[in-house]
Order: sequence, then C-alpha cells, then structure tokens
Amino acid sequence: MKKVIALILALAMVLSISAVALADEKPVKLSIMKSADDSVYDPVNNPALAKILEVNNIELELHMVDDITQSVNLAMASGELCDIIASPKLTVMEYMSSGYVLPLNDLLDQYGQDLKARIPEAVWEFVTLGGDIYAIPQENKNYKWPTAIRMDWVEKLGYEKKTEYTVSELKQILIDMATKDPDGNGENDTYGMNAYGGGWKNTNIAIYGAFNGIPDQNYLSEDGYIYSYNTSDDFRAALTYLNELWTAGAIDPEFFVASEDQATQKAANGKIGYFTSWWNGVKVLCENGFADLNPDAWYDVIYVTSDDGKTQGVLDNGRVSNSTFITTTCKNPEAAMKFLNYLATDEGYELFQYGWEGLHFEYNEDGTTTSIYQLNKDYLPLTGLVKWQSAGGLAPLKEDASRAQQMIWPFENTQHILGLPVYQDLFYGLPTTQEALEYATEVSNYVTSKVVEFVTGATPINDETWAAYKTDWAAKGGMKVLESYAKQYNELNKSEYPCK
Ligand SMILES: [Ca+2]
Repeated sequence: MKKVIALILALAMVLSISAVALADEKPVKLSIMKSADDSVYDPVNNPALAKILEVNNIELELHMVDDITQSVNLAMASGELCDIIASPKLTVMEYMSSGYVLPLNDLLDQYGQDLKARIPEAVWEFVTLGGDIYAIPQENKNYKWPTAIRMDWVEKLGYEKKTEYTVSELKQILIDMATKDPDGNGENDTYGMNAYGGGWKNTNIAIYGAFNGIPDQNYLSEDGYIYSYNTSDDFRAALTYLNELWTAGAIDPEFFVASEDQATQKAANGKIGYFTSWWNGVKVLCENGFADLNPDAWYDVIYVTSDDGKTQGVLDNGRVSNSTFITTTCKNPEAAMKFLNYLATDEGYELFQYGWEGLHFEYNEDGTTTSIYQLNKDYLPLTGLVKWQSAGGLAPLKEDASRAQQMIWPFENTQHILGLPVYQDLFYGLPTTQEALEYATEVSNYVTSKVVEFVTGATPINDETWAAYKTDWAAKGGMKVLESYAKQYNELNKSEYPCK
C-alpha cells in the first residue's frame, strides 16, 4: 500500500513539472537501439523515466532487440537506423566503413563534459581512430570471476576462515573436502571441485592466477620475450598442482566428461566445495536449489595466492563492454549527445540506474543504495547506454533478504570493487589475425587434450613430455599464431620483442 501511495505522489510531481515544460519547445524525437533485457519501457508509470524525458525534453522511441548484432547489420543494410545504437564490445569499429557512424569529437567537446570526466582516457582510445572518436565506450568492470568456497566445510574441517588462501593451504582443504565426509552423511560423495564454473580453464582461473597467468593469454616476460601462457613453466606448475589434486581424489573423476547440467546439479546438491565462475555462479546454484537443499551450506568469496602471497589474479574481462554511437542519419545529434551526457550526470545516473528515490530504492547511511522495489530491474530500461567502472550497483532487496540472497550478493559485488587483481592479455584489442583463423582451433583442441592427459596422469608431466608438448604446440600452428599477433603488437608499439 505504501508503495502505491508513493508512486501516485511521485507521478503527481512529475506531471506537474511536465505541465510547465509543455509551454516551452516541442519535444525532440530520439530513437535508440539496444539489447533487450528484463526491463519494460513505461514512462507513464515510471517517474524516473518520465523525469529523464522531461528534463531533456525528448520523445523517446526505444528499440530493445534480442540479437543486437543482427539487428544493427539489418539496419545498416536498409539504411534505416536509430539515432543512437549501443553495440556490443568494440563492434562499432567494424561499422565505420559503412559511413553511418558519426565522429563525436565536436559534440563531446560541446555537450559531453560529464562523459569525458567519468570515462578514463585509456578507454576512449579503444574507440578512437586517426584522432576521431567514434563512440562512447562503456567501461567494463574488470573482475567478473569470483572464487567460491564452502566456508561451512572449511570451518568444519578445522581450518581458519580467511579471505585469502595460498595454493598449498587450498590443496589440503580441497583434499579434505573429498576425503573427510564434510557433509556428514557417512558416504564418500563430496569433492573439492568438479567442472562447475567453466571446465578446466574457468573453474580453475584463480589457481592459474596464483601460478602467474591465465590459459590462452600472452604476456611479455621480464627479459623481453613475448610468450603464450599455454607453453610457460608457470602453466606447467599449475598443471602439476592440479595433477596432485587429481591423484589425491580432490577432483571429481567426471571433471572432464560431465555435461554442464550434470556439473551444475552436483554442485547444487551440495557435493562440491570450491569453484571460480562467472559472477553469478552462486546465484545459478541457488536457482537450482542449492540454498534450499543445503540449509547449513554457505559459500564465501575467497582469493587464491601463490605460497609467498605475492601472485594472484583472474581473467581480465576487458575494458569495453559496449560502444554507444550516434548515427549519421540522426537529425538532431546535439540532442542525442546532450541526452547521453545527462545519463552521466549525478542526477541522470541516479534516475536511470537506480530509479526513483523512495519508490524504487533508498540510500543507506554509507551512500550505497538498496532496492526497495519488488519487481527488481524492470524499471531500468535505459541501463546499457553509458557505463564507467566505478559506477555502483544495487544491493539486494531489503525486504526479501533470504539466506540465498545474502550469500549471493558478495559474489555479485566483487565486480564493483576496483583494483582487484586481473591478468590482461598482451594482445587485447588487436584484430584477429589470419593465422589465428587458420590454426587457433586445432591448437586449442590440442592443448585441451594434453591438459586432460597431464591432469589425470595419463601422461606424466616431466621435462621430456613437457618439451614434446611445446614442440607439438608450435608445429600445430601455435607459434605461427603467437608470431602473427606479436608482429601487430610490435608494429603498434614500435618495439621488436621476439617470441619464445
Ligand atoms: Ca559425504
């Protein structure tokens, strides 16, 4: 009841402001294309949306499409484009030859001061070519692969509750999780890990990170060589570690053969103690019954480090999640830029990201926000147009803080914490090379097949087998792919680093 009254009051307020605006200029028409989400565009019943339109004096036509790439391509082919398009990652750079992407330098100088201030210079560079800025880059949150551990088991097994564990500490914990019946049912049916989280690459991202890199990434060594992590001594050490876990029974024997559904269900049933996953991994488990099926279970966020505590990190999610561009067919680019810039002001950001204060959300004493609207995000249809990394997120619903939600929130929140360690590929942002198109799939399949052999012990890891693996990797095209990217990198950076 209280919410309904608040909504009516809020609407009354907006309507009275709108009445004043009507006396002024006619609204400017703007159309926007963006990816569809769960939200509903309803400015009549949504005071936050109504206020955004009123302040900017625009009449908005919002196209929320299921397949944004396909929709943009179709629009480009027909020549009938929306005024503003939010396209995924850096795909805007592929549209430049179409002639439909408007350079934004002058508009940004005149009307985009808040956008320029919010988004770092280094991120603008990704959408700049020959001095022309072609889009407003949406700055990604870098850390999207949190690591989860069954803290109820950790404590039950007699270990200290911490936020950071070394690989040696973790090894013993994972072995005990598989061998000391932490769920207390008298059966030997639990594991330190299975494939939940993303198989041999992603489930173990934090472990690789503690061994100084991430599979498939490339780095510049301290002594000036460009190398692939997949052939490094660090990767060899990580695989040796995983083989030790395997041999001790800490890893589910179905790790390499279970389907994603099977792995998910086993984890949801409470049989798995540890994983790194995409940020919503614990939420997915709860949606599959984890919290209900295991009333005493609790996952905490942890960080995994090398034994000296100095090396850790997960996969960098990349700096640009979407690029918002204005099309050359837009009749009023000034209004489009003013509108996008308004979303980067304090007032505009609050309205489009959180909604209407007192109706959709409220501020906590520490300045964070809490959603108070039971329909969650269906009042936020303008998200995904502008974004910068330090922007906050909504805390879970206060009125519905179930045990599952209390557990889920810290995992979702990691992506809002700046400065968590991530590994970035040396070649991030470089276009795909011909060699990669030609050889990368076969090389990747080869690496996976060898990882299975090394981790399960089918092939022991020693100097001889590792040297043979590196030779085969190079022969299958791994070195050609590495050298093709290194050539681009060196040209761009005016350097001459050789590959190793
Ligand atoms: Ca058991």
